[in-house]
Amino acid sequence: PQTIYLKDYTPFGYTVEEVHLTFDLAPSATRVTSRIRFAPTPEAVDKTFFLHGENLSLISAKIDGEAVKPNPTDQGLTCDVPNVPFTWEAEVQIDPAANTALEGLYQSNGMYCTQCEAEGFRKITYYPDRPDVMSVFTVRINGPHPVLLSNGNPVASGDGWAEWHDPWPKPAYLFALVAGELVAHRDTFETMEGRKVDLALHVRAGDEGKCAFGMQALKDSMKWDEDVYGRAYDLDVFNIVAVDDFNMGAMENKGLNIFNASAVLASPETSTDSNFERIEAIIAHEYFHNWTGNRITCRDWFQLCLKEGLTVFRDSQFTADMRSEPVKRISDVIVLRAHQFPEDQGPLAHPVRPESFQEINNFYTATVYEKGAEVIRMLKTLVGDAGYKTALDLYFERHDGDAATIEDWLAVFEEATGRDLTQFKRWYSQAGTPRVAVSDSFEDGTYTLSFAQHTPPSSATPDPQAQVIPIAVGLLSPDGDEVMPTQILELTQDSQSFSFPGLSAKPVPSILRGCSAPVELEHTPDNAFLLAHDTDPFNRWEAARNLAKASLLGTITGGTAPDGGWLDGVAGLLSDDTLDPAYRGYVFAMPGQSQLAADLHQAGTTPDPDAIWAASEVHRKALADRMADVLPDLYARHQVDAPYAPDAAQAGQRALGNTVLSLLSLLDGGDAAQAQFDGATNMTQQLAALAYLIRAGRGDAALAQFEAQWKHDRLVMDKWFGLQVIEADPDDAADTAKALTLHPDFNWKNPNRFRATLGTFSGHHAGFHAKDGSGYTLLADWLIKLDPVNPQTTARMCSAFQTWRRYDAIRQSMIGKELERIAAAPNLSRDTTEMITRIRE
Ligand code: DPP
Ligand code: ZN
Repeated sequence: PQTIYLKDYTPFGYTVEEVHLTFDLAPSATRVTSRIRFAPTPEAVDKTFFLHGENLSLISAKIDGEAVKPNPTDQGLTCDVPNVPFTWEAEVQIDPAANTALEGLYQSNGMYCTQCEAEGFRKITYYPDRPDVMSVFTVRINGPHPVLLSNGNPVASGDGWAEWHDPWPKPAYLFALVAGELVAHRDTFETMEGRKVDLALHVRAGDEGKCAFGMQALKDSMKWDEDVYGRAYDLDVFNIVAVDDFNMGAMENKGLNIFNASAVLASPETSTDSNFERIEAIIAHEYFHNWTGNRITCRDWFQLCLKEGLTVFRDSQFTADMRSEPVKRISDVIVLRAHQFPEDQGPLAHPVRPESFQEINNFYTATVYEKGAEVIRMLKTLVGDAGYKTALDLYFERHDGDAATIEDWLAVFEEATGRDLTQFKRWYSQAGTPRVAVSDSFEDGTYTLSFAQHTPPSSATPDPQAQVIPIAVGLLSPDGDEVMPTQILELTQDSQSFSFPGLSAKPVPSILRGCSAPVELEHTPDNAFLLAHDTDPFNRWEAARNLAKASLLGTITGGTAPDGGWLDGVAGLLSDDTLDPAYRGYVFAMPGQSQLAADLHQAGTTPDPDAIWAASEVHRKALADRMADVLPDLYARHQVDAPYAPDAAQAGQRALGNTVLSLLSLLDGGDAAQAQFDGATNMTQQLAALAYLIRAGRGDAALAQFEAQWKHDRLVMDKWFGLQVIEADPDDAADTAKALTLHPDFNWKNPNRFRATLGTFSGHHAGFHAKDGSGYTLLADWLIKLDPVNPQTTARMCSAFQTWRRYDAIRQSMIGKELERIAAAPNLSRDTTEMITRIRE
C-alpha cells in the first residue's frame, strides 16, 4: 500500500462552488447523479483534475453538458477539463446492499445510511474527497421511504422524495443521507440568538421509549456550548439517527448526526448508569463538533487532532460540569493509561499529529483523541482560563469556515496570550510518553524539588527532545496540613529544580495533581500519608492506586500477602460517608491486569498473566475479609429508594453499592447478588448482580433467565455476550467466547456484537494470554474471517496484539505466528495490512 505524507500536502487545483446530488435509492442498484460546479484556482501549481472514486460504476460523465470520457485510475479518475469554471455531471451506480464495510452508503436492517468520515464519500460518487475542499450541498433523495434525511435544512418534500439544502460549506466527509421507516422523538430548542431549532431523534419502531435521555443530553449540550464557549447552533433542524450497524460510536455529519444505537438509546431497564453517562458524553461530543470540526474543519487528515482532541476536551469539560469534576478526571486518566499509554509505548506509537499513514482509519486512535485532549488541557493550564478563552474566541472568529491546521490553532494562542509555543508544539510532533524522575531535598527551611524528563525513543520519534510539562504541585506539612496550595511548575529542560523557601519542616509533596500532564512519574511518594491527607482528590485516589499497585506487584513477584496499609487506607475511605460515593467506588477499583503487566514489563520483569490474575483475586478477597463486618451495612446504606434517575448522585450510590456487593459476593457465595438480581428494577443492578453470580460460579440460571427476558433487545444482548466472556475464569474464557460465536444470535457482521464477544475477549487479560495460545488463535481466526467483510473493525481490533513484546518468548512466538498467519491471508485489506505490519515491526 501507498504511504501518504504530511509534508507532501498540496491544495486541490479547483474550488467547488456548489454540489447537487440526486439519489435514486435501490438496495443493489442505487443511482447517484452529481452536478458539481468547479472553478480552477488561479494560483494552483497542480492543475490535475483528479476525483476520488471507489467501487463505483460510471454510467455517464459530462462537462458543461457534453459527454466526456474520463481516464480511470486505481483510486478514481482524471479528466481533461477547461481552464475556466465548468459544470461536471456524472451518474454512477452503487450497491448499498452489498456494502458490509459500512463506509459510504450502506444498509442496516433495510434502512439506508451513510458513513463518510474519513474517506467514505468516494464510495458514493466521484468527488475531490479531501477535507480542505468545502462546498454547499443540495441533495434530492428519491425513495419509497417515509423518512428521507440529509444535511442542512429541509427544502421541500413529497410522496417518495425529499430535498435538502445545507447552506454551510462543508467537506464531503460530513455528508450524510438516511432513508428508512423510522419513528421520531421530537423536541425544540431556542438558541441564544433566538433561532428555533426542531430537534428529532429517529429510531426503529420499538425504540421510542429509549429516546428521552438522549434528547435531554442534546439540549443540555446545546445550552452548555452557548454558556461556556459562546457557540450557538446554526440550522433550523438538528437530526440524530440511531443505527444498529456502525463502525464507530457516532458521527457528527452537519445537521444529521448518525449514531451507533448503543451510543444513543437508553432506558433504565436496558441501560446501565455507565451507559447513560457515555451516551450523554457522545451526544455532547458530536454536537460540539458542529463548531470544532464542522464550522472549522481540518485541512488534511494529519490534522485530525485539531477537531478530535479539542472536541474530546470539550466533552470532558461538559461531563465534569454535569457530574463530578474529580470523578471525571479519574475516569479519563484510567482510560488514558489503559489505552493511550500502551499505544505510545509500543509499535503503534505515533505523534498526536502523525506524519504519515497508509489508511487514515487506523489513526482514529487514543493518541489522537485522548492524548490530543490532554495536550489542550495542558495548554489551558499553561495560559490560564482567561488566556484560553481569549484564544478560543479568536480561533472561532478567525477560522470560521476554514480547513485549518495545528499551526493555525497554536498561532491563535500565541497571539492571544503572547506566549511562544515553539517548544510546546513538540506535544504534537513527538510520540512517546515522557517519564519524569523526581527527587527532593530540604535545607535551611528551603524545600527543593528536582525533575528530570526523558522520553523513550521510538521508531516514530527516534530522538525525542524535552517537552513543556506543566506539573501541578502542592505541599503538605508532616502533620497533614496544606502548606502550599497547588502551583504549576513548568518543566521545560531535561532537568530542572524548583525551590520553596520559608518552611519550618520538610514537607510532603503532592506531585502531578489532577494528572496535569500525560506523563509517567518515577517517584515513590508517601502514599499512605497522601491517601489520608491530600487535599487534591485526584492524587488521593492516585495514592490508593499506588498502594494497590505496589501490593499487587509484591504478591506477583514475591508472593507477599496484600499490604495492610493499602487495606486500612481503602477500607477507611470506603466507609467515609463524607466522600462522594462515586469517588469511593474509584478508590476501590484496582489497577487493571494489563496495566500491571505494563508496570512489570517497565520494571524489567516478564509479566505472567496467570500470576497477575491470581494476585488480583487474592487482593479482592483480602479486602472483602478486612471489611467483612461493615459490608452488609455499607451495602444497605447505598441502596437507592427513589425512582430511578440516571444522574450522578444516584449513579454514585449504585456504583458504590455494587462495589460493596462484589466484595460481599466473595464472602456469602453470591446470596446477596442473587437477591439483587431477583429484585432488580434497573439494568445497573441487574447486570452487576449477574456478573458477581457468574464469578461466584452460580451464574447459569441467572444467565438463562436474563437471556429469556432480553432476547428481543439487541443492545442488552450485547451485554449478555460480553459479560460471560469478561467474567469467565482465565481457563474458560476462550472456550466461552468460542461457544458464544456459535450462538444463533451471534451476528458477526454486526460490529457491536463482534466487539461484545471478540473485543471483550481480547480485553480479558489472562484469558486472551492463556498459556496454550488458544486465545491468540481464536482472535486471529476471527480477524481473518472479518477482514474481507469489514476491514475497519478488523484493523481496529488488531491492536489487541500491540503489547506482544511484553510477554515471554513462548507467548511471543505464538503471537508472532498468528500475526504472520493474518498477514498471509489472501487479499488482506489495506487497513489490516498496515496494522499488522506496524505491530510486527
Ligand atoms: N465520529 C467520530 C467522532 O466523533 C469521528 N469524527 O469522533
Ligand atoms: Zn469526534
